[in-house]
Amino acid sequence: MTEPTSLPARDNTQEVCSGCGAPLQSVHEQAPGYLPVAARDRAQPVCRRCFRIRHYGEFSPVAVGPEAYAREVARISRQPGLVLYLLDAFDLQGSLIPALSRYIGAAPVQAVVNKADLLPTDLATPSFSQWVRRALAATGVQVQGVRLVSGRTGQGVAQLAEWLEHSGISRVYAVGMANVGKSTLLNRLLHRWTERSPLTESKVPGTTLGTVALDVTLPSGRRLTVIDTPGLMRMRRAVDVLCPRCLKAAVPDDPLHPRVYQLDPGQSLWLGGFARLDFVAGEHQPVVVYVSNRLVVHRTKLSRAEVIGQDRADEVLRVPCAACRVRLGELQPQTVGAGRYRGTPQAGPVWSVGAKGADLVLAGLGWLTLQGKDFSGRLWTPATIEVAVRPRLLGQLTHRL
Ligand SMILES: Nc1nc2c(ncn2[C@@H]2O[C@H](COP(=O)(O)OP(=O)(O)OP(=O)(O)O)[C@@H](O)[C@H]2O)c(=O)[nH]1
Ligand SMILES: [Mg+2]
Ligand SMILES: [Zn+2]
Ligand SMILES: [Zn+2]
Repeated sequence: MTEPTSLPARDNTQEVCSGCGAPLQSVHEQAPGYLPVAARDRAQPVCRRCFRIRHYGEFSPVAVGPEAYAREVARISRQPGLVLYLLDAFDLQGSLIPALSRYIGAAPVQAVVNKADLLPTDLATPSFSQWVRRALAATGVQVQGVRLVSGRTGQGVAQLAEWLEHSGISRVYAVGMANVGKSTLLNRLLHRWTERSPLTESKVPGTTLGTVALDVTLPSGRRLTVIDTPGLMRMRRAVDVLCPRCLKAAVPDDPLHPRVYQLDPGQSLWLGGFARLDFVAGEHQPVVVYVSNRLVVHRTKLSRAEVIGQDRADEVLRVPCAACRVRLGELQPQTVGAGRYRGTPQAGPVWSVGAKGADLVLAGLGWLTLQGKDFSGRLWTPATIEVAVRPRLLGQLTHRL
C-alpha cells in the first residue's frame, strides 16, 4: 500500500486541480497537485495524480487527516449552502462523521444513502429513513430528509437532480467519509447539467484532497454552485487500512448475495481472515452473512478455528495479506449473547441481541445477522475495526411501518 502523504495548507488565491482540489504546483513532482509547467495554461488543468488515476487506474491515496479536513470543510459555515451528507449503504456505521455539525454550522442537511445498488433489497421505507435520521441525530446532525441513490447505476439520481433544480438553492456541497461516493454522485449530477464529469473518482479512499467548486446553469437558467469536498479518514474502517488486493476482495462491487449458515454450538465462521464468530452454546439457528461476494466465508469446528487462522490463513481464508494483518492488528474477542444468554455479565465488550434479532456490524466489511434465538459466543475482530449492533437492516428496518 502506498504510504499516505499529507496535504499542504491551502492558500486561498491558489488555483486548484479541477479533479481533486489539490493546490496546483510545479515544484514537487511527488507531492499532491503537481502539474508540469508546460501544462499550466490549459483551461481547467488536472494534476498529474488525477491524470494517472483516470487514465492508468493508479491508486495514490493521500490521507486527509482531521485538521486538514476541518480546514477544507469549514468553508461550509462561511459560505452556507445545502449539505448532501453522503453515507455508504454497505457501511452505514463507518459513514458517520463524529461532530459533523462543528464543521458545517447551521447549514441544512439532506442524508443521501449511496451505493444502494449493493443491497439485495430496496431500503426506501419509512422505518429505514427514521433509523438513519435517529443515527445521525445521535451524532448531532438533524437531517431534512433521507434519500437513497446509486451514483453508479443512477438509481434515485434523476429525482435528486429534479429536486435540486426546483429547490431554489444556489450552493450545494457533498460531504462524507472518504470513499462513500461523493465525487461519483456529483459527476452524475454534473453530467446531466453540463455533459461533463470533471471530478476524479477512485476505489481507494483519499482521492479528493480539497474542495472543488463548479458553477453550472440549470435547465431553468438558474445558476448553481456544486462543491465536492475531501472525505474524512479515521482509520476505523477496513477500507482505510487495506492494500489494493485486500480491498478488492473485501469491498463489494456487485449486489450482496446473503449467505445463510445453519449453525450449531461448537461451530465457528471465519469471514475471510478478518473476523470470526464462535458459537459456544445455544440453539441450532441460521446466521446470515452479508459480506463481499468475493470474500471467503469458512465454517469450521470451534476447536479447529484458531488453527485455521494461524496456520492456514493465506491458503484457506486468502485475505487479509500478512502486511494488512499487521496494520489491522490482532483479533480481539468480544462477547455475543442472545435469548437466555443475553446480558450475562462477561469481561470485555458485550454485544447483546434482542428477541427480534440484530445485525453485528463490522465497519466496511459487512455484517452478520442473528435471529434472536439463544446464542452465547464470541466475535473476534481486529482492534482497528469499529463494531456495532443495530436492528436487522434487511428484515426489521426494511419492513413497512
Ligand atoms: N457499488 C457502488 N459503488 C460506488 C457508487 N458510488 C461510488 N462508488 C464507488 O466507490 C468508490 C469511491 O468513489 P468516489 O466517488 O471516489 O468516493 P469519494 O467519496 O469521492 O471518495 P474520497 O474523494 O476519497 O473522499 C469508487 O470505487 C466508486 O466507483 C455506487 O453508487 N455504487
Ligand atoms: Mg472524492
Ligand atoms: Zn488532481
Ligand atoms: Zn493486503
